[in-house]
Amino acid sequence: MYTLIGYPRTRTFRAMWMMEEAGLDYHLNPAPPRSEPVTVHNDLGKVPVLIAEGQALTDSTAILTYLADRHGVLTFPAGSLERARQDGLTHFALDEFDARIWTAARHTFVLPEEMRLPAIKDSLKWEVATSAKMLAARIGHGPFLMGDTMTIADIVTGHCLSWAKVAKFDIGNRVLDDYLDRLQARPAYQAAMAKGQAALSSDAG
Ligand SMILES: N[C@@H](CCC(=O)N[C@@H](CS)C(=O)NCC(=O)O)C(=O)O
Repeated sequence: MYTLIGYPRTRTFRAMWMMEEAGLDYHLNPAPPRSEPVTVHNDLGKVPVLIAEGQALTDSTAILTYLADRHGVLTFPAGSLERARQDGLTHFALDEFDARIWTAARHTFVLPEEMRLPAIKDSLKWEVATSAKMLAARIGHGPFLMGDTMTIADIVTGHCLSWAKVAKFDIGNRVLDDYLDRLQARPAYQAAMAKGQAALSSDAG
């Protein structure tokens, strides 16, 4: 049984989705970033944090990689060429989408107001749109980034694309829309959404 700490409408969702895909049992503590249940494990106050075998693991990609390797799901084996390609695709999503959307968020509501540079968002949106075209070319017919096999690269990428939409980045692209629709229709994605919603409702109640 794992404990996952983090507000579900954050990168915590990646770990929830992963555990639903893998059929793993977990308890979700929907703590917001920088709250005490988070800082006690991660001095940066960032979520998600996964408690595994009594140890606190940080960073969503590290958590996904750990779960994938530990349970032999959603990954090619470490040391294989496929794994190197899979990792390259994960880092593509982190560099080209995650970093830019996060920078836009920081300059919208995370940084102290006097440190925000709203003008930065125009260039970030332009860069994301450029990267979206490259990603669409890489996906081709899919259905996944690695062809017929779903991997954690799809979880990171799918989460970034849905985050981009919420953050009003224009990725308007038929291939990417179809790819995201396929991922969001998955029972595991839906189950993670429902679990997040239930945790927020019971937290509010
Ligand atoms: N690379 C980290 C980033 C974690 C992160 O920045 N999480 C955000 C929420 S999505 C957070 O907790 N931010 C709080 C802060 O930056 O103070 C990961 O993938 O887990």
